[in-house]
Amino acid sequence: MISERKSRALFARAQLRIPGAVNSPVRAWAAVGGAPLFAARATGAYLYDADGNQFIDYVCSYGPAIAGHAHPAVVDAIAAQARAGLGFGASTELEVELAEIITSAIGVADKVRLVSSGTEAGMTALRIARAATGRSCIIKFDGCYHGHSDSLLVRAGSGGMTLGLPDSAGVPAELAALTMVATYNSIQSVEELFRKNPGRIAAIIVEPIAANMGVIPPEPGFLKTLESLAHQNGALLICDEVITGFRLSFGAASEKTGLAPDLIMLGKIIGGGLPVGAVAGPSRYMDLLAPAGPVYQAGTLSGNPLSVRAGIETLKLLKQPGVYERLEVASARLEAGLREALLRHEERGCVNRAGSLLTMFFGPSQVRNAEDARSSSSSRFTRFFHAMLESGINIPPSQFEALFVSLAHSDDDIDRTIVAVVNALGAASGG
Ligand code: KE4
Repeated sequence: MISERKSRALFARAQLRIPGAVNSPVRAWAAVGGAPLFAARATGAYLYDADGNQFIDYVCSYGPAIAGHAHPAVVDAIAAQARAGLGFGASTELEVELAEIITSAIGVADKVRLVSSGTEAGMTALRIARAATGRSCIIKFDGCYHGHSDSLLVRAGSGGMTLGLPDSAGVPAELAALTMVATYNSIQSVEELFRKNPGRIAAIIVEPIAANMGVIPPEPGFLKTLESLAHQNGALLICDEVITGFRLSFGAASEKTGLAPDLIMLGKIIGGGLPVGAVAGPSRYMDLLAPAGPVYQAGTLSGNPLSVRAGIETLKLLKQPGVYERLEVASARLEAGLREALLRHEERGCVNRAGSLLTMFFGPSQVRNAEDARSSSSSRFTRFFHAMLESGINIPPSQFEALFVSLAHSDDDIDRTIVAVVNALGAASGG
């Protein structure tokens, strides 16, 4: 039994001064129960909690730690930048450098606007699309998560799905009505919305690989048909690459599939673990943003030098030869281990993977959309989660999140994880 005394005490203390004791709902472990661990430090593939327990970490800060936690090159760069100043309320050469790196890596991106979170990226992308088309409605997919801005908290994935709050309180019905919900991997559901709402839809917003209802890859042709449908109906296609941007390759996952989105959201990896978000796209849309155009958007800490410096350093690491091949080999080994463990325990379930993003679903033999994901057994996932923790493996505390593999996960880490999965499946099945 791992010691959790300090985490429990911190959780109780936090309850007094922080809503739900957390600053982001998924960290409260509401879906899996128990005393959520409080992190103390992390390095490479390992996270250490307040009680000193060491875990092989597959949360990886939900994506940014692709080079491993506290990579020395990133930490040194942040430290050096901090000594030069934490922020100025003025632009810096660093922002230009990061914009040049991103636009050279993403074909459709002439320009980039940096913000401080994926949520801000989503808000900004929607506002550009509504301004560009003069239309108010958007199409999103059940189970996809694009941050917590009002228009996007409709049938939202991630924490919304985990807590059973996909449609948040406090979002005016009049506003929520402008957000139409389709089914991931169902072109027919999108066609129907366009048919019923001619001339009203400004954009389709989609995760090119869904990772907030667990990992669900797009089926062949799905994304390309979305792009055609959007353009045939005078709407934009927004690809939310807050997770997938620079995760599967050095650039946008959507472009890897031959897509040419009208706007791309980015975040997480491009900030190297510090607060960041971005919208990128062609000048005809990006120049709508103030002060170039009439779409107002702003941020005190947008492009802040620490996040930008950490992002530049992380992208330098990812640009090195063989990086994505290494991630692919490690992730494929983990996927094979998970699949083998399911078979060995004759456990009903499946494993979805896209690059270094994986989810093991308990129950369904395939998961193609949110409904399939919701049919998973939360009780078996909960037992599995806690058994993995006991074995020193930290995975996201929700069936509706992704495991993130980093460059720091060694062969031995992967092997130890697979052994833990085999043991944990025994616990999950109540065996
Ligand atoms: P933030 O506002 O949390 O920086 O980004 C929102 C966001 C937008 N788009 C996608 C595809 C995302 O996955 C996210 C945020 N990801 C979740 C994890 N699945 C954040 C974890 C949390 O809410 O604490």
